[in-house]
Amino acid sequence: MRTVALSGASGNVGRVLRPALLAAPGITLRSAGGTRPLTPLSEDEDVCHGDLRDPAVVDRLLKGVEVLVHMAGTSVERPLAEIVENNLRALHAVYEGARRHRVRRVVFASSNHAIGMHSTEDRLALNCDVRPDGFYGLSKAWGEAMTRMYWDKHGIEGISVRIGTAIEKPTEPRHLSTWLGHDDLVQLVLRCIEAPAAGYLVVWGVSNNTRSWWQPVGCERLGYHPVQNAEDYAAEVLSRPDPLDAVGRRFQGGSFATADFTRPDIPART
Ligand code: 15L
Repeated sequence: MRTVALSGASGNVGRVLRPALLAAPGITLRSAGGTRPLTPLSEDEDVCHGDLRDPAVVDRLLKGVEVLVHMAGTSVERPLAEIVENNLRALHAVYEGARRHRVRRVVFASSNHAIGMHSTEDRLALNCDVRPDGFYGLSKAWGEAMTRMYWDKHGIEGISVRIGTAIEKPTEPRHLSTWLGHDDLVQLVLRCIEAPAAGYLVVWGVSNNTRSWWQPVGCERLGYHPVQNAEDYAAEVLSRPDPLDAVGRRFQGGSFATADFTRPDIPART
């Protein structure tokens, strides 16, 4: 059995992963919520909570842990000060804890918003330029770099998963390119946990979407083979109005790119 810690267990992605990891053979799960206590889903689940900037909270989370699936943090665009606390300082505290507790691997929830200012006409490889679409995306670029640094300097394996849109089913045209279905999400995270050796990797957290902007997904070598495809929902999605404005349709980050966008020289795509 390997002990896996899941931070952000009460968030949108954590809520999907938690029961799946608990049910997975060979895994003992410790789940961490934010400020509110979690009720264990079964007697096999260890739970904890608290502010991850506090080393004592991190120690409680990481003692005896082999793999940390780090899903905690602010997951939307917010003022810089909040992002710095939750996504930069907390990640640093978690990584220092990973050193103290000799955690073998961290699966880091990065985001497509680290590259969200690429055009929707671009098709991206994993070595594309980092082009954050806001402070949230910027924090994910920093987190990817931190994940790399702790592998390079301290030998903590790291997988930065650039998660697309992890929801039950696509609801708007952008999702036809960005969707990560729940079955694929679970498969991907399990492969990230179980892979015999990872070193440092960046991968796209995306399903096998016909209209994907991100191929190959980069984790085929981990054994991840996405089976869901947003195209199955295309007719339904395209029958409804697109909620994005012209700027949001122009950039891969969608509404995150629109937020506080002030360039008059870039014509919007209608
Ligand atoms: C993310 O990184 C966000 O956490 C999520 O709320 C979605 O906006 C998603 O990206 C997306 O791009 O659809």
